[in-house]
Amino acid sequence: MERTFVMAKPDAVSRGLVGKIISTFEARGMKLVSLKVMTPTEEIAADHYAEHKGKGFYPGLISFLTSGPVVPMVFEGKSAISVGRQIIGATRDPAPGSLRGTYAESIDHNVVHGSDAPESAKREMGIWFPEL
Ligand code: IDP
Repeated sequence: MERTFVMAKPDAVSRGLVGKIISTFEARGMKLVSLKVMTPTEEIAADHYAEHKGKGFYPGLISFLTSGPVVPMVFEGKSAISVGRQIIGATRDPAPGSLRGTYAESIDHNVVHGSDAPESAKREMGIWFPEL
């Protein structure tokens, strides 16, 4: 069993897509381990997206993530990280039927985040769920 970090971004919360995200993961055999609702601080957003600091889209990325409530989650399952990325869809040209392929309005308003590797899953769970 593996754990992955998943987050419904502010557009998912405002558009009422949180339930759809959770039920899609559950339908693929993923078990919800942790969940909360919070509006990210600049600090937590900067920590989460540290690898993108300095890029042209970074200021917009941080202001988007801090614009309203998000729902950070941890899911557990077999190959949870790669299955999660498949469920969510790629950053660019997400597959039809994936969450981003179905719901993303653009590359920067793309509804959901999911860890892309074991190290990032561990790092992101530490940022959003320091109490775990
Ligand atoms: P990921 O969310 O699919 O893991 P990352 O490369 O980690 O993709 O980028 C983080 C987020 O930054 C993406 O989900 C997307 O919203 C945004 N992003 C990435 N590249 C661009 C870009 O070239 N223009 C605008 N936004 C971008």
